[in-house]
Amino acid sequence: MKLPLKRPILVTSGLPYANGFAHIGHLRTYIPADCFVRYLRKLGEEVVFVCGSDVHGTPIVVKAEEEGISPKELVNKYHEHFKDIFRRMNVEFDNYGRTDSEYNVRRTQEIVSKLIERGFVYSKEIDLAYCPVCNRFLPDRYVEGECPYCGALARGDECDQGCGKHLEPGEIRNPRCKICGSNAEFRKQEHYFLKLTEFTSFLKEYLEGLDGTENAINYAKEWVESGLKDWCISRNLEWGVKFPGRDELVVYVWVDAPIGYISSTEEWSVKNNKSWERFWLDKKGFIIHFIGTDIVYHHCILWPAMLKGADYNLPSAVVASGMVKIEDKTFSKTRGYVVWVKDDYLDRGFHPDLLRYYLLSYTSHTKDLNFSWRIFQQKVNSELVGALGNFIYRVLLFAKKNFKNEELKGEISEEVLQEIKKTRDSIVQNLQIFEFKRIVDEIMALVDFGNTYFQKSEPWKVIKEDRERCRSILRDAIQIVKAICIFMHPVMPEAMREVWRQLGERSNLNSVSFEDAIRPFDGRIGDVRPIFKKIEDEEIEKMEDILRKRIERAEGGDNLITIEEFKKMDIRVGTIVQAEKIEGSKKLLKLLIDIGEERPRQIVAGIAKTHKPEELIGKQVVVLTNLKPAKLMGVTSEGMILAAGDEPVLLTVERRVNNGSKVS
Ligand code: B3M
Ligand code: ZN
Repeated sequence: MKLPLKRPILVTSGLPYANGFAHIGHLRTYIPADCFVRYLRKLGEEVVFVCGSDVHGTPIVVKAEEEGISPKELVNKYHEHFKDIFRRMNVEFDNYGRTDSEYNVRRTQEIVSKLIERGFVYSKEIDLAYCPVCNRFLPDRYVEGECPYCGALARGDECDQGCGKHLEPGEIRNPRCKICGSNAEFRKQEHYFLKLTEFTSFLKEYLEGLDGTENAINYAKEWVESGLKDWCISRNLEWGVKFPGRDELVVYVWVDAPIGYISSTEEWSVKNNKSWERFWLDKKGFIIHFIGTDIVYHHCILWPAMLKGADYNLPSAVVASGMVKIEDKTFSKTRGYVVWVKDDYLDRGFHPDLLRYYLLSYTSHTKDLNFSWRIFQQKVNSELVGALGNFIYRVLLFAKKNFKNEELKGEISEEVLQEIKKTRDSIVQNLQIFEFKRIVDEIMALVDFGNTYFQKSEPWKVIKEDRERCRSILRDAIQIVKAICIFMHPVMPEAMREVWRQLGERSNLNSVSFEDAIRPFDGRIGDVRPIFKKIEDEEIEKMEDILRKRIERAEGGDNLITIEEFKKMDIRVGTIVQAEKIEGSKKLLKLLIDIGEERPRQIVAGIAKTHKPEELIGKQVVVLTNLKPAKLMGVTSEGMILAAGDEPVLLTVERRVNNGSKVS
């Protein structure tokens, strides 16, 4: 994109699913988007930044069932969590909405109705995965099976382990019910389709003009070239935006989710008495979507087709970030390769700016980023403490100790001015191509220039011979500090606000523009103190240990026990001498078992559904005898009989042994 743009700019970030906690992978999109908005504002552009929680879709419903709560309760919990995370990470949206808001429900139904009226939607009967045991259709994440394209294990609507393709309902092979594991069958049901195929020529032309990152645009072009398919845009779920005219159906989540961008803008406009239409109806609006590479298809194909069909403004740029690796392994919550923003980072006292710096400076926006605690420590200690922080501290301290504020005012040398302008221009160039790492590298190059300038000028010597010369050295050095502060503010807002405070500049840094970087220093140096603190080895070792334990647990590593631990369990054979039902319970039986002690042991067992009391008398079973006694339905149980499988099948011995015989 070409700057200056001088058009109304709307920036969005992908709406996080409100079904889990924020992890570092999420921030890979949000931090660059926030940083980008801050730079645009420093360049005098008019920008609105919106996002919101994506609260529909089967991932939400499946997770709610797992947690035994309603989808509404689930999304409320995580909606608040994400708002808190964005606040603490200084990701400052102008509006953070949610896709079950009345703004989004209304806007979604308006757009879908429009697409239907304009003939872009048709209905037909399709074969849908159905579970004969659960007696229900299995949309999206309720079904798993093989991907028809690459054979990998796939979940309902995407082949996330293999080729990454979107899967239409009914496409998955050998479907199995995700709830009960049974093999699913296919049954017919009427659903609605968006005629995506009718947008092929429009999309080919649209993608030619789309700005953003190559990984998004090229990916989308390939998909259009390989041939589009109409998309099923309805689902039989309770939870979602009701499909217009068919209350027993809801709109597919990837229809109402991107419409969340529009509704969040509308919500912002209502709260601030502004116009949302300037962005979404007026073609002058410049819309930029920041997303992850895994949702390029939805943002570059489905979404523009919907907007075109409903006569809305189209996205001008799609910026797709690479994925995140943890300690060089593919990010995976199930395998433990995850770092949680709240528990592992913020609540451990790490400053948000340090992680912002890491995520922006580690690699090109479109490349995969590896998060490693050791590298995090190195970057903080060498780049932030050792270079940036050290330069700022020594300049401000020397100036404060040796000069009055008014002595530090006045013109800056041409050499320093040129260096600052060069940095400013390179930031603008790299902003246009969404290269945040290069932006940070340029600013750090200015830090190196400043450090060399200060070291080479040796003001601590010059001050003894030529105070005037020393004054001009310090004036230049302070101007470099001021420029670095303004340029680095979008990357590390809090740390640079602290530098601005120490410079004693009166204006609010948020409203300071790039041009101020070459305006001579006009501050009053305040109390000077180090900006960054070194991260000690033990802090990082603790975090590495937490991650290692998480991975071990995920790999089953931590349920390994020693032989000593096994020997602690006292397992014996016993004979059931009495068995009876427990009042008020369909599941439990009260047993008396002779394990060779002076009196039989009373044990409660959950086998009433599969075993008749009278059939159990005389049966030898295996008993864990040193389990802490527990009360079940008011009956004390002094141990546990062992059984296998879900049925359950009781463990016994291959031939009768003495009661009390030890199992080892
Ligand atoms: N909720 C999250 C994801 O797949 C999904 C994004 C919606 S953006 C409209 O990254
Ligand atoms: Zn089932």
